[in-house]
Amino acid sequence: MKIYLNGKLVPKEEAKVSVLDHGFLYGDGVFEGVRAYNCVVFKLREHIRRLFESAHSIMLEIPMSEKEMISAVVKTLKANKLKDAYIRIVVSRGEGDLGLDPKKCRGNETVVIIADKISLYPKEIYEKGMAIITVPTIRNLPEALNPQIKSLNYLNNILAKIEAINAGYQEALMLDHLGYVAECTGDNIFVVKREQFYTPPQCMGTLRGITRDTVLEIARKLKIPTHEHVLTRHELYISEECFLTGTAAEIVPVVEVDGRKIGNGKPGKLTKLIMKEFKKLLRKEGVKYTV
Ligand code: PXG
Repeated sequence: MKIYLNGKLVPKEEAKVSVLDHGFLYGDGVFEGVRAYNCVVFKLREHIRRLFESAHSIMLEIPMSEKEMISAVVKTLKANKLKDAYIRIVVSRGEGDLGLDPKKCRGNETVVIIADKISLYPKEIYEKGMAIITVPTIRNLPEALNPQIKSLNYLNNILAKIEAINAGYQEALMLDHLGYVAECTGDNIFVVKREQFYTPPQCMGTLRGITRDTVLEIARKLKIPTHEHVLTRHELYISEECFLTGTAAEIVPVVEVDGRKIGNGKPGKLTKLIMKEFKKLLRKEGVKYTV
């Protein structure tokens, strides 16, 4: 396995970063998770754009252009001869001293690209659906650490994941500070009511997911009305269908929320339709390469 590290492709064993890297010391950095399907990196340009936006927001200068980052991703996939992959791009503030001041790291930014395979959940989850539970930890306040920034500081989500797992569930439903539905630990959430789609707006403590945007696009093409609207837990409980969207998890039907059965307790009709249409798009929209 070859890892991209600061401009070079090196064997995994040699892909090492400093213990004084502020990504390690403070979670100071940004990342993206991307997938490639049959030699097409799905929505790579959109992921790279979001990476640069996250970096801009935390005043982290990525030492290359968006175009160069796209080439680096493709180079990593080719070096590993991967047609299908999960790609993790990480840019950290780099090596500095033991203080917080990121200025001390200037010019030392670390760029890492890892291309590997993952499947997040067993196949059965996609066929039978998942049960989720609301957890006590709320999503970060946008005024504190905006969830739009895909930062290396994922403790907020990890704490929620721990709470869900401790309760015997695989995924956590996170609320915002007002008690409205925000998102899950690595996925956005949708509900279906009267053949219409509802998902929380991006300003309410949710990441503007690229899979979320893709589902909204597909729905509009299929003439399914979509609403980016605040949602309460009650609206989830009485929904006809529910599903999660994310690059790693893709589209996961949800059949139970906080012990309440959703619809008839099976993946819904429109959820299955969106899963099918999403699959069709994957090999079409993105950056193509050869191995
Ligand atoms: N919300 C959050 C908080 C995320 O981290 C999404 C939504 C979905 O966004 P995209 O653009 O991928 O549709 C994410 C995705 C995982 C994992 O293991 C997920 C993410 C990052 C790292 C790991 O599920 N981000």
